[in-house]
Amino acid sequence: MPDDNFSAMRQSIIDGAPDTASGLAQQAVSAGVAPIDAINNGYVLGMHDVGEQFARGQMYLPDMMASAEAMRAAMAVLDPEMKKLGTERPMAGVVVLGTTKGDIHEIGKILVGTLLTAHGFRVHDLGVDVAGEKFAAKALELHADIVGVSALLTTTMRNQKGVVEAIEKAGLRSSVKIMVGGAPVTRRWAEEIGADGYAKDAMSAVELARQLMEQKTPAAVVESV
Ligand code: B12
Repeated sequence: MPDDNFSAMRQSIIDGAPDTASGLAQQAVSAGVAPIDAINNGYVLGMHDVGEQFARGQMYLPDMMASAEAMRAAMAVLDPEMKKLGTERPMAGVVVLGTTKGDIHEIGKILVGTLLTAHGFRVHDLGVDVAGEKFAAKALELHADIVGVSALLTTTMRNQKGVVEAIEKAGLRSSVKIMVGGAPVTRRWAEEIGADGYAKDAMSAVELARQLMEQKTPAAVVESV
């Protein structure tokens, strides 16, 4: 796909233009472009631009919401294409996924869930603003192998620790691996809160989840980059 198509995707997010974003995604699918390339080389770059402009006070909350809407429109086209791949693979493991309490950012978490599904994991997405106890209850119910916790705010990152504690309290710590992610999250933070691994993006999250499945014994923090 020509670079200017990726640029147009990026721009559609900055402009908060859902119709353009979804039209470009459809074109990409028809042209045989890998959905993950459209996401990483186009739309996600737009999201980063939006975040930077918001931080500089050049964009406001309604603009950021419009950009999120455009991102969702693109994902609505690309998501099913990526998930199709997963149905042809053996089940790789059960993952319970969610965004921490107090945090409503979901785009990155959805992307992680989609790619895990595309690579054969069975993913149960609890949504956003999820308390630790809810993660633990669902992990128990589904006999989950992995719990994945997203946080996009420095203020809600600490709630990832609450999830680790809830899993411990439920007596699941030896059977469930915990992975954390989100823009402000680091490997060091994962270590500090006693999580098993950290990944910086959705593709690395798949690699990390595979590594955690191989371990399935208490181990040091794994980082997939
Ligand atoms: C879109 C957006 C919103 C949307 C969210 C819509 C939605 N439905 O998700 C809306 C408008 C609602 C929003 C609201 C707010 N936002 Co906001 N938002 C963003 C923005 C621009 C993009 C986030 C995004 O979708 N990125 C694209 C995805 C693909 O990337 P990602 O989320 O990082 O996910 C990837 C990785 O992190 C990783 N990953 C993510 N989760 C997980 C989980 C696991 C287990 C693993 C392994 C990996 C992993 O893989 C993902 C895919 O590659 C960011 C800026 C930024 N650059 O992050 C600000 C940003 C996160 N928001 C910010 C702020 C301040 C807010 C508000 C407080 C604003 C306000 N004044 O009200 C509110 C908070 C609301 C709340 N309580 O949660 C700040 C946070 C600052 C901070 N350090 O805490 C940021 C950084 C903007 C900024 N530069 O100031 N926001």
